[in-house]
Amino acid sequence: MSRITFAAVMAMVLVGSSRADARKPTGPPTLDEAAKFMQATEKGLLKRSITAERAEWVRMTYITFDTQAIAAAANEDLMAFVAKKAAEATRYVGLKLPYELKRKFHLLTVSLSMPAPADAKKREELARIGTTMDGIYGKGKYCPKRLNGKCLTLPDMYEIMAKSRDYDELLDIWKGWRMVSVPMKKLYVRFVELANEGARELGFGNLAELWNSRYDMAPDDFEAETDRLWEQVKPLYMDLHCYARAKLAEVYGRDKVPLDGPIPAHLLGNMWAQEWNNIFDILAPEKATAIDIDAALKAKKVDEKGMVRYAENFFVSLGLPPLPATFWERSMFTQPRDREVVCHASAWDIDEKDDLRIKMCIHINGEDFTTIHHELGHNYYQRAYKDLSPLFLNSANDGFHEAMGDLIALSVTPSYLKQVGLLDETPPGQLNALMKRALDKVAFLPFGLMVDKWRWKVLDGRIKPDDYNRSWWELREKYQGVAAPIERSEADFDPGAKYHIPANVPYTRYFLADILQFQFHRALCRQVIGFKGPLHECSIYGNKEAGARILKMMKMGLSRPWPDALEALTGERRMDASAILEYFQPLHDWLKEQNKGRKCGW
Ligand code: X8Z
Ligand code: ZN
Repeated sequence: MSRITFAAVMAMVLVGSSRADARKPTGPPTLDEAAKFMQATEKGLLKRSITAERAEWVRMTYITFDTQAIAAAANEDLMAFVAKKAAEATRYVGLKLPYELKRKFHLLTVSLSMPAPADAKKREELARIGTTMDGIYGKGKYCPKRLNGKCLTLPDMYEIMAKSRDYDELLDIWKGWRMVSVPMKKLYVRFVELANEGARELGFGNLAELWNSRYDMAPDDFEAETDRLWEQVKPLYMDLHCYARAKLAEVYGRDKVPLDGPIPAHLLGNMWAQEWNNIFDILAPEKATAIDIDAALKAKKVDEKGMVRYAENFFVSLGLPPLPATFWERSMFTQPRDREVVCHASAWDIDEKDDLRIKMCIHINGEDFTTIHHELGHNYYQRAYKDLSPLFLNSANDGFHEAMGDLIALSVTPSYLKQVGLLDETPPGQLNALMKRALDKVAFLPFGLMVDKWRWKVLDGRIKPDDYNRSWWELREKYQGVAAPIERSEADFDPGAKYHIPANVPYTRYFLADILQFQFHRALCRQVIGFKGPLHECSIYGNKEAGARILKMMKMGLSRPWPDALEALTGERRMDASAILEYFQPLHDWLKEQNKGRKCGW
């Protein structure tokens, strides 16, 4: 699958003027030489990745001029190494290689989400732009006049978006946060040019093509796969949207929420309207109170670390080992008061072996309880594949990594919460629990898809810088049915207000994870546990067989194509949204009933 072109060969020529050239192999390449080359490359790659990770950790937990410079330099070194080795690897094109070795040559070319051009100056510029954009996001604040000099950080604003039901206050915060991304626009335009140049030197048409070459199929086929999955789930989303819009119109008025148009993006309880669980109170189907994890955690006086202990305990109940002592010593669990950090949650494996950590600004609420499970899913995946060779140290595809912790969180059911003592009673009725979950998982689907629909078009040149913001809102409306609540222009850069754009993290992974986690859940519940009831009532808590099945797949890392990994866990070889549909079927039936007589869509 590796795609080496003339550009990559030229890059090899350009970088190939060092003293080491004298020792460069001559004559036709041999298998033995290719294997040795790959072994040395993986060793060098691992060493540089660890150095870069460590620098990144320090930067993200302490954003300063210096830590940004140190992290950029380490990343630059890593990018230079990959570019050089990928170029040298062209020597082995055409050689008949054993499967694993062939796979590694391909993985080398797609290993970086931000590949740099061979030109040292451009590489330095790209690395600097990367940390600068991420730094702007991390340090971003909004200082409303009414607060007389007091500024709000993103976690502060996140909280207001979740709790406030005041149209104008929500609008003010929504607008305020989007001022942070305005200065990113220029940087992003340059970022696209440079990263695309890096991707072209590796033999890809552009960076999107590189990203989409990581799925064991042609990039175009992968894009078609995402469309196929979206078409499967769209009817469910449309009914949720229709119902939510009608309820929001009751609260804010039809003049603010027209019943035939998109929903204003600031009314859904989330800064990006990506998950809607925070407006559950407006949308609850049943009067009976829903499970309130926020209240349970507070009532039981569970603190931030205590929340992480609950999640760890879940993994341990599946037969997996507890987290190492260093996890507790080195993780960042709360937002430091005295320095700037990137609060966006992440999971780390600094030495690719045992140095597992999470970085979060935990708040004691149900949403963060779920996110903690998400992050530990990354850590347990990392630990499972740690003995593989460096280029296989990853999940089967990036959606698998994102799905693992979410899979566990699907088993955080009312009866599980009762079992671990967080709830005294499980509330009756199933619709509330399903609705709460749908506002997280179903609402997210079109957002999970559109972020990269936008980026793919930006990266392949179909969207030009003059159209960045307009096209972003076009896609937001097309897929999500949400609209900017006020006029936007090209002076704004609203994509940059979402972490993964400045941080350059591909986003389709979350869309895939949203589908995959239900496929995993269904397989474990039906095949391993033999659970016959509705899927949303099944919990794999305490089931060692389920744990063994999960571990078997995680241990494969990236060594095999993802359909093999999917098969190891589910017996299926295709991504399939029928599991998420089955899970929400009772709610979907109810929504259809509610929407009778309503005109859905926008
Ligand atoms: O970024 C994340 C995780 C870290 S990988 C917290 N998520 C996406 C987001 O926040 O936008 C998880 C769900 C989607
Ligand atoms: Zn994640």
